[in-house]
Amino acid sequence: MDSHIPSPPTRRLSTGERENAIDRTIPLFPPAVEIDEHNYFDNNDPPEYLESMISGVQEFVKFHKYNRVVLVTSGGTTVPLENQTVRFIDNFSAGTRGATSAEYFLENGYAVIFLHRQFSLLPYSRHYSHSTNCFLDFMEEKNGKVVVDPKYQEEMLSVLRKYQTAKEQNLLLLLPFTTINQYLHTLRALSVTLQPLKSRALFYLAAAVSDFFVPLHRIPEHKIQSKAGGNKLLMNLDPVPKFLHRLVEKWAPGAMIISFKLETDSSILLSKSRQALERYSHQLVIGNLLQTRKTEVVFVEPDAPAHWIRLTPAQEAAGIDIESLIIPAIMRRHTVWIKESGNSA
Ligand code: 9Z3
Repeated sequence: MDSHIPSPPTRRLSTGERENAIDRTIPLFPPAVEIDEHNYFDNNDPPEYLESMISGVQEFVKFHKYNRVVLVTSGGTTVPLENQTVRFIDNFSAGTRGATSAEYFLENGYAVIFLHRQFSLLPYSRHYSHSTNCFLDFMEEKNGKVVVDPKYQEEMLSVLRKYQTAKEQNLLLLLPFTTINQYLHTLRALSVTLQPLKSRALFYLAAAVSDFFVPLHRIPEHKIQSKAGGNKLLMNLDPVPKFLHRLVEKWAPGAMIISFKLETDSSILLSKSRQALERYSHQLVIGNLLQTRKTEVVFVEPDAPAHWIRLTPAQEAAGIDIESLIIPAIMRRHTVWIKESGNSA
């Protein structure tokens, strides 16, 4: 008997599927206009704590009314799939860029509002909280008391002093968010609250903001159930409105605004950064690649060639933060911005 073994069905290569996963012929999602703002904020409720949070911010702004104040956003936003949330979409950001940058702003005389993903890295405590050591490894027991291990004393004392100065001088306001909706409501309310600072307000938008979300009217109340036999979970996500243009034009006119552009493909980083600058008409886009974000970034600004900031191998080996180069470069631009806006300070 002739045995015929059928050849296995040809599998589609996953690379081909990957290429087709995003239809790049679809034109760019346009920046949000007034009606998009109403649609979003009227249909996606603000967090309950927002009012009390903003009254704290008003106090902070009053206290620093003649100072430079930077709003640093940091960490990733989540996209809940259920209202009583068991599952959510997240992203990789731990908040290193934001927390490190906040420290350099503080050291250079800025008051910092730190809008961060709850439990992500915080300025100063970041040196110990998420390290590969457990924080208890920085301690030891001496005569029945807990003390810092002598090998960490010097560095910890220096970090502690900076942290205490920031606290004593009321220079650091920590505001948490978790979801994309909390982030957007807080960002809008904060921007308006910072308006009295005019050009002394600086926005440094380093948070990794989700591009897609499930709107409130489509979100199931309870945990999504799997059924016997195994059902697929098909997700239907809406694009998150691109509010940066609203922020520049309406929420924070007069402030200097810096956004970050994250890519993984080096061949499109510059063009995407330039495109963001042109679409939103703000002052600076800082482009970075996921793979090299800790050692190089590119400044893209109007009427100027792209400007790379890179750590040298020696700086890298010495553990220098790239933010220690980024922040002074930003401060110089902020000084010009304030002068050109006719504001003193
Ligand atoms: C950034 O590009 C930040 O530098 C990182 C920092 C998220 C890469 P880590 O927390 O990472 O230090 O590990 N942030 C902006 C990301 C973003 O969502 N940008 C939007 C985009 O790329 C524009 S607002 O489209």
